[in-house]
Amino acid sequence: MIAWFSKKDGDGLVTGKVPPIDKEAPEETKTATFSMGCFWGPDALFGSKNGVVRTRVGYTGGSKENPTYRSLGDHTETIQMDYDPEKITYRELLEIFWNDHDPTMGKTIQYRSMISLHDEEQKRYAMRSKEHLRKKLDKEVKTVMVAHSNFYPAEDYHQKYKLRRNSWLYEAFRSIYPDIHDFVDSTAVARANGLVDGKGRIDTINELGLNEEGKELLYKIWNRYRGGYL
Ligand code: MHO
Repeated sequence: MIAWFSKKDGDGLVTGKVPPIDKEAPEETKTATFSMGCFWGPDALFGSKNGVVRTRVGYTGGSKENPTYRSLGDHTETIQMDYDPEKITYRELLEIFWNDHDPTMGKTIQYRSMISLHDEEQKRYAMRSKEHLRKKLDKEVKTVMVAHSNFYPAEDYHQKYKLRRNSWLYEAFRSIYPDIHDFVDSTAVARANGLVDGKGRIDTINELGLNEEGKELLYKIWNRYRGGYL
């Protein structure tokens, strides 16, 4: 049998070492939780930002226990991240949140605009920025503010969804992180998930544990968003 398809474990695209960016993950982080429509895009967007250490998508805001994508109950699709407050502030995260969706639109509970607040400081900044936006737009801002409660991680196939759509790169990162939890928690994976969606700084490509071939592939994908060809 011809074995042309057999190389699917992706290890031909990686250096075989822990990605440099993952060695720099700070011990102390803060957590921010936003809902802003389908969570695939925000996972890539926030994951591309310098200072965001880990991202995960899930369901929160409702009362149903153990919701799933197919049985969501009264929960909302949500992106949660751990961030390094010395590199990116909650105010900056809020700005990204407001700019990346339309919070004046009425949506179903699954896709509603919501901020889950982790502490008083977040509450202050979130309320203030919402009021600021309402004045600027002169329109009702429908974003709901709730105290952070149970966050149920979404099914594996929703985590780093954009990266999964490129099976070579996905397999490459799984060869570094065979354990799905390590994969989801990796900063390198979060950045790669951003770059495949055209987001983030391309020079980070050197910190992700990819070899020359892997970098070239990821660069080409990123560059398509700038009018390049694959
Ligand atoms: N419209 C998207 C929503 C997926 S998102 C995880 C789709 O079904 O392709 O809600």
